[in-house]
Amino acid sequence: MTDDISFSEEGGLATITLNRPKALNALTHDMVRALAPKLDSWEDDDGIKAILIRGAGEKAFCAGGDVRAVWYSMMKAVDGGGYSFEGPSELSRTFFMDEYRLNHAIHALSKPYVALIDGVTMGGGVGLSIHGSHRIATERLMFAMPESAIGLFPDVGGGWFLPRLPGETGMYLALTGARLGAAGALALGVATHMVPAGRIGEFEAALTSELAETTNGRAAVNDVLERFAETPDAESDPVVAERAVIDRCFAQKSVEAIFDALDREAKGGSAFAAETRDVLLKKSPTSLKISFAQLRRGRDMSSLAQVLTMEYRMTQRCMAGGDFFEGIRAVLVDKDHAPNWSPASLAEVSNDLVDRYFAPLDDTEFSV
Ligand code: QUE
Repeated sequence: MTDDISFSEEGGLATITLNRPKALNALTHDMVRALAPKLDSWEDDDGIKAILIRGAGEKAFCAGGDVRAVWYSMMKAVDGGGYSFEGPSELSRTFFMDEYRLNHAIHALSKPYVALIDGVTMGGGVGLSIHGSHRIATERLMFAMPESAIGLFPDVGGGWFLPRLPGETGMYLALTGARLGAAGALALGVATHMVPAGRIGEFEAALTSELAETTNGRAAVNDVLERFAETPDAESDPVVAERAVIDRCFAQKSVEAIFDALDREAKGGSAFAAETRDVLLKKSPTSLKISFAQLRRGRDMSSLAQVLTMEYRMTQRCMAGGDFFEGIRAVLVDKDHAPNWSPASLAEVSNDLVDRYFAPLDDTEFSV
């Protein structure tokens, strides 16, 4: 077993602590494998009335999946420095499968699942929170789906929850990797409540004592939240202030058309549109196009399992070569933040290339 995640049970509340604070609690395969069976047993245990998940330290809930470990598992160090791609690995096949199964298990829980999204909450950390019943933001929340910066796409069910956010805000978050604070997260429904970081300890204690005295876990959680939840000023978030521009630009039929729409709005005087276009220009062109297709396809799907099947196929195509290697190298290994994307332009990312990310796999498909 691993020390990177710990579990406790007290008075009807089961608590999960992600315990890799130096790595912003990034989710390893071992953590996924330790957590999944706990959820199964708590779901069947009448003594457990609610589940709470939090991150150790003050910086992060969870910065994502441990994609750095996945990257190293597929690379070989080269004499004289650098790395060469060796091919998909056991970890590149099983990590995403087990992580997505966990995301689905959270979605399927009948009991309240309370995620304290206090600090950095990105990618895999979003997967550990968004599928549960309660997401409690603090003023330290930094929420993002930043995968277009690493040659990936907004996975862990991004194809499910992003197209279901208001207007085109999900497409905006997916392509740009834009960050949300507590106000923006609440306005979009990414967070369900806001509790100040300074009152989280008190909140957990109140939850433990209320749950010890009730059979109705959901009512107890909602009762305690009514006492602790506060309302931030929603207008302070750009995603709220710029909603009309976001909806006009990101409703387009293609990534190229989104760029054209942003250019038009920029020429019309929108500084936000100009900044957004400049942000998108730095992202992997392949990531932009496969993420666009993922959200449009996911919008019309009827279950999270169907979406995760699509996303698992996409991960395995990303692991077969391409921008994921360069993205992880540039952001998490060499940290030069200067990726050399290939193809380097949207025009070179053909519809045929995009479609290949969605084709059924020859080997094991995702299953819940
Ligand atoms: C995009 C991502 C991730 C990211 C940065 C991106 C991601 C992830 C991490 C991360 C951050 C800090 C760590 C760590 C990993 O960063 O998924 O181990 O200490 O896990 O731009 O998708």
